[in-house]
Amino acid sequence: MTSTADRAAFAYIGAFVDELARAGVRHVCIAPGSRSTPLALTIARHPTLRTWMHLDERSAAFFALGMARGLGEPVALLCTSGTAAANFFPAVVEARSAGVPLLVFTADRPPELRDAGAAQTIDQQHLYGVHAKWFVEVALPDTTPELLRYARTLAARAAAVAEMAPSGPVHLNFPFREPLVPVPVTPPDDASAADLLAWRGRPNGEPWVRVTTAPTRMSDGDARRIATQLGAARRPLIVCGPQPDEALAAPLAALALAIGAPLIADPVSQLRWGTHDRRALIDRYDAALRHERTAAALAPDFVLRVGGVTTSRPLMDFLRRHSSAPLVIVDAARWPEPTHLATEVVHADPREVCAQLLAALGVPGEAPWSGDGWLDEWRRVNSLTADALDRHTASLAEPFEGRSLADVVASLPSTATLFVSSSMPIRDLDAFGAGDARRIRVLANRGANGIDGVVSTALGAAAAGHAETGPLVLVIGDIAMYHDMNGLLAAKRHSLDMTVVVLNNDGGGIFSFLPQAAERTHFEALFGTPHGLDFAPVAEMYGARYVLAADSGALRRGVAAGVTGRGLHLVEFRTDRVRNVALHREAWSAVGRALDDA
Ligand SMILES: Cc1ncc(C[n+]2csc(CCOP(=O)(O)OP(=O)(O)O)c2C)c(N)n1
Ligand SMILES: [Mg+2]
Repeated sequence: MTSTADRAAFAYIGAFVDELARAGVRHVCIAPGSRSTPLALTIARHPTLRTWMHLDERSAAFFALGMARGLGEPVALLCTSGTAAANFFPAVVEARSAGVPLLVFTADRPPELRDAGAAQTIDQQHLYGVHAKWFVEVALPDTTPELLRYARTLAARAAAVAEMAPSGPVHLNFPFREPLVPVPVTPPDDASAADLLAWRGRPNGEPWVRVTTAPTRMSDGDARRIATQLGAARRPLIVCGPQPDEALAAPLAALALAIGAPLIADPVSQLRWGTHDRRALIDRYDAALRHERTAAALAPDFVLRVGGVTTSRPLMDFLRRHSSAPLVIVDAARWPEPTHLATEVVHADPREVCAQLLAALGVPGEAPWSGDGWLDEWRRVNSLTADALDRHTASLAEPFEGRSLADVVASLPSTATLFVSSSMPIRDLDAFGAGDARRIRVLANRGANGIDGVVSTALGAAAAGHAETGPLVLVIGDIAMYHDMNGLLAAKRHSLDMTVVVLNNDGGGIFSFLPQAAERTHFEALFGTPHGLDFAPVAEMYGARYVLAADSGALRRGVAAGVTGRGLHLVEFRTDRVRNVALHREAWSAVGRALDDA
């Protein structure tokens, strides 16, 4: 005996899932549960959707986030009702803050079982609050042609909303009545041709509704006006913060060269590494701008900023200090400007903006910089800083976190993905990671800067990887590692390849750089938080190969072995939090001396 409810669930959820695939969704991360059965079974039975099972919703959500980030396309996520859905929260927050398209599906009790003591039932309406771009309380399953058309449209619309700038998470809450195991059902014999279309979808795999979007552009007048300002600037500076588009590097580099602007490349800008024209590229600003005279001398008279807020504190201080220069921010939809110093915000696609500005400047293809010395001055400072930093770190006998990032970068092959955790790993990559022409993609959870879910996000990106993105290496602190050890299971379950470098300073190293470090009595208990964990048994538990790297050479060998091998590799590198601060200060002093001498 089958009831109307289970038949309805099959046709209705079948239409929804069918349309999800037609909208281009390819991957669904699922955590187990009963209430989500109609969706879970229909997705698992679908011929093209790939199911990624996870046992823990928090890790599942971060894994989906990493996949969506890696692929630049919406990835779906499904769980049962109750606290399961609440465990998606941190990843939803990161997706919203960082602009990553996610389709979050939560199963729920039907209305009559809510607020009435039914098991595993919580209020899931707008569960993620302002962090979901769009929330829909989905209609209960039904097989009327109207509801089937609704289910098809909803899938297409949800995928489009998640992807549309600014990309982000969409939350669909699905109420289901029992029985939950769907049973195949066919259209009624008297169904009209139009009704049959609602049951079966449009012919040839066409989506029910195609959603068309286009990159936003400036008006020609605005492009001319800004190009005139850029062309007139004698000391223009372009700063690129974290952003995911690898194809932005070439046009932005061309724009920088066309106007003779130094191009400051954040480690997550997809500009620091790559085969684009690198002549305007500046990658050692973090150390250089700590030097007072240099920061004063390199005053820009016009700043164009693209991408998110940059990682480097000295760079942000430098931009604040020279705030009399006009500051133009380019971002398709966001407002990445916490200094409130911007003189103009251009809401347009950055690649389009580059093309428009280049066209308005009337620059022919290969234009060298004008040579009034401004860009050359930056290049000279950059190379002096690089030499001083590299010489200084190479001379160190003891383990140094700053150098470890340089070692990891040096050990990567010509194509690779580097995932870096907040907070010291990304800062050290910024300061010590020298750019070059290798195709190294850098990813990080920099939307909300959480140290949670980093392992899972990186594994999701590894799962989304392919020959063009190369092997994935994650660099993570010990506390961030502890936060998401659960996430390691996905590597085993899904046979993923990843090398994890754990920089183990037995606590939160970042805090030793902050004013809190002066608080002698409570610092270790409240901020340093040593835990004494050894990561070797963690590697054993999750089937990873493990090495404890004692020095720079061993670290390089460990990473090199990881990126050429299969499966999960864990390389632990131990450092001392107190020495770490002193070693960073010594490195800045070495740079200062080199810049003083020059
Ligand atoms: C979820 C979350 N909790 C707390 C913080 C605050 N926080 C920032 S860095 C940090 C310590 C990180 O320690 P570790 O991962 O070992 O990196 P290290 O600073 O030692 O390099 C903490 C607790 C955060 N960013 N995110
Ligand atoms: Mg630490």
